[in-house]
Amino acid sequence: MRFSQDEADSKLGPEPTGRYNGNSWYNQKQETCKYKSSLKMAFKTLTSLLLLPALAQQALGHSFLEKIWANSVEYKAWSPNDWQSLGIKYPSNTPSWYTENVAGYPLVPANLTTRHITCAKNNSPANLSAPITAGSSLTVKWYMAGQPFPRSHHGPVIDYIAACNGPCSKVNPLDLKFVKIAQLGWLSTDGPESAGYWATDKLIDANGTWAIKVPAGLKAGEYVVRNELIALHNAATAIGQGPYYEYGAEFYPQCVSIKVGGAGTKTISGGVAATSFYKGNESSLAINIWASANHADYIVPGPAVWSGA
Ligand SMILES: [Cu+2]
Repeated sequence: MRFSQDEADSKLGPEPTGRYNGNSWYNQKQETCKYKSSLKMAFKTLTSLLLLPALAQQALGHSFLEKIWANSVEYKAWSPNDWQSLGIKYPSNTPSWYTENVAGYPLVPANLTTRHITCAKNNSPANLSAPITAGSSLTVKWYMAGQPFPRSHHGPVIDYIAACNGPCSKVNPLDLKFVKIAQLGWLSTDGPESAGYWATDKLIDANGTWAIKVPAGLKAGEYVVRNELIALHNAATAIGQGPYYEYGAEFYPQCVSIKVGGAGTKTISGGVAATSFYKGNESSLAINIWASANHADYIVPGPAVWSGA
């Protein structure tokens, strides 16, 4: 089921001015990344000559899910790149949510109150909810254009879950009330770059894979698992700015629908919509990670981890 932009936006009010306007929304985001502009310009010129803009976006992009495993079943995740460049339609047999974040481009603080933050740009629910046993792990793999995730994009990895209260295929993404079930931020000073070793480094070193434990004893039903990478390489630009600034941390949410069976009794309580997770100017999101390899005082942003996780 696809929710139209108008339908979803009517619940939120208008987008921040100038943030999401077709391709310019992405072009703006691209400036926040660490690619050398000369190389980017050369590549842009070359590819525009060749009339291959979709390929250029992929090569300069970031990441999204490639594969998903639940109860030992492997699923191919949704690729917005294949959709844009090859015209491949969204399939009925993946629990991976539909998105339009071509080239894996991120969201920035200015997008944090919009519908996009729930599960990436123009998200809408998967048709399938993957069967999974409560207490076991849902494993996802991030991979795009030859890499799991850009190495420079250090930051936390966070897992959330929300009940669909019915089939997830019919849920309005803005109605999902998420609780945080796991979080990992800075890990050690012994990193590949001067910022130290972060959860995203761990994910990259595991070839993009990340295991998300579905809470033990969770009541049978359908749920959305939201796995999010936050990149802090440019987060210092938000220092001293107000909330929802147009630059700063980069947010990469991806969602997977699951179906829990069994006789569990635990129900999710106290969840909040993804649009209220972050402001972008918290000390954990407006931070210069390059100032030191030691971030032992780092606190992962967003709500506290749920007591039932
Ligand atoms: Cu980036």
